[in-house]
Amino acid sequence: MSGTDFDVVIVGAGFAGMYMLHRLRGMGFSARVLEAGDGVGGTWYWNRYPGARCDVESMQYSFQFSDELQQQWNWSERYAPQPEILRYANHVADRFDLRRDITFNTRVTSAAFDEAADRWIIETAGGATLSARFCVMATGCLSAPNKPTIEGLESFRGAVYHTGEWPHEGVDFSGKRVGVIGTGSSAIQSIPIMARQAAQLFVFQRTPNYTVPAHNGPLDPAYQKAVKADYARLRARAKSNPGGIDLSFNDRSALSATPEERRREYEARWAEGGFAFMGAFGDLMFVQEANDTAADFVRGKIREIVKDPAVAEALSPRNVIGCKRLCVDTGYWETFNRPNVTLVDVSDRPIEAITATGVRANGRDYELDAIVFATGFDAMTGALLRIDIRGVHGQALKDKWREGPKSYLGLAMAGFPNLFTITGPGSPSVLTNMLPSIEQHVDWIADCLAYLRRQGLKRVEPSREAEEAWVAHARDVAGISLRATCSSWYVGANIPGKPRVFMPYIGGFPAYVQKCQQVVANGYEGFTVA
Ligand code: N01
Repeated sequence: MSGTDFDVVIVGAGFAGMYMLHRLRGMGFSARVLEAGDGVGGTWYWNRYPGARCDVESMQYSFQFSDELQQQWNWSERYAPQPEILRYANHVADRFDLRRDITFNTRVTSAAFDEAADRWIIETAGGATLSARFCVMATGCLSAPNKPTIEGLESFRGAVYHTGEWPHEGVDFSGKRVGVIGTGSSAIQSIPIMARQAAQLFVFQRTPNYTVPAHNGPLDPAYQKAVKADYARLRARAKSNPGGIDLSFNDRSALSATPEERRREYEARWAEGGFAFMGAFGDLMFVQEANDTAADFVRGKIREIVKDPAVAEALSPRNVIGCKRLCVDTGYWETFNRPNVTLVDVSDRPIEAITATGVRANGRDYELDAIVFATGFDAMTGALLRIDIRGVHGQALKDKWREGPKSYLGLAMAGFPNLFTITGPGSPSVLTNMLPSIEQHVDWIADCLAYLRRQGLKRVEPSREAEEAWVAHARDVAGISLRATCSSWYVGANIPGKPRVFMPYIGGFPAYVQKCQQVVANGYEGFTVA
């Protein structure tokens, strides 16, 4: 790393950090990216578990800031597997010559605002100190692994893994007895693959989850060509949808349809695969009885696919479908028909202990060679709060956020001048296709820094009033959706002691973008600049 003083320090070299670096460099700012891993890719660098792939289709889960890039890169499957997305991230880094401004193997431990100098002082685990006028946290929404404390874990003599920190060399489960804890997206993707390898697989399920088939397969070259020929229009259409994804939405109410019409619609969407399922009717996320019709349909599918009725019943979720993030799978329900797979229902009684030889649950000892924690992440706030971030008067972010995250637009916080978060809490982020949301934030931040430079200004910070108003608005909007009604990581329910606040902005990508544009058009409304 040459030099320690920069215009901007960016934390994280995932898609957000890489594109931020590219933009800033193009504008003549000096910038340095600090990355904990030894390579780029963020989420796709860490999550190397078997079966990891994106649940947004490849032709949409990609950058659009460079037309040459989107025209020249070819995806091989409808849903890209993790190794291919990581190759793409590396391609982006090489293509735009990003590595020379990224320092790898460097975990940021603290960032403190020096009020006298209007600069951020950033410290790393390796003992380096950097300073920058601006600091951009590109730390990801799902990047701080959640490792539940279960009594006896340290006594286990077998191997322990977390899906979000998977060994780079891979893991061979052949002939092994494996226990998986969790049934979220990571588990649902990896269980079918681990089941094919392991001698025995025990799935410890606390809450059954909904998943719909991906129907993944090779990407038809003719389809890829057609999308590329029409990319501008398709990307724009995607961005006009609440999730920033081009999916077919049916506005009709599920309750206005006859049972036969509903069945036809759900069957068609089940056959299509992926998130389009939740677009079957316009009121699925707003009206409980409408949601029940979709949930009943999926429970019917589970009963059809899973041969043992008791297992099918135990696998059947009872909560609102789409309340937790819907999973997209390849052969998940079918996996429970395998003789080497056992579902262990721990919904009534939590896992009692981990012993030297396995997991104790429901009064029984399950002998295991390996335990896989598919237990998710301290989402949205975890990666930020694991860094000691201090703003004016030495205020710690963890104190400011004691009752839940407060941010203006998920972009910046009152009391923390010149600090930006990419896809922070209070922005649509995880409820959208992440790539366009990242690009929108990066472009907004880059434009803001260009504005400050043009005006000869050194400091930007949201006002407390603007922040409070946005937090209140985000909370009010969350209340109209069924999504805020269940114990999900969206509300921090998966982390003991975490305040229950619906963290992403649910008002939709178009409304959010409009608000960000309006803030700029009104001279950075809600911000104090100096
Ligand atoms: O994590 P999760 P994830 N004892 O939090 C269980 C994205 N993603 O890594 O529901 C027993 O969803 C927990 O149980 P419960 C996507 O946005 C995307 O799977 O809290 N069980 C739950 O079943 C996703 O939503 C992709 O009762 C315990 C599971 O662990 C997000 O990342 C792929 C437990 C955690 O599920 C997170 O997904 C993967 C305990 N003590 C991830 N603690 C794609 O693009 C937790 N659990 C496809």
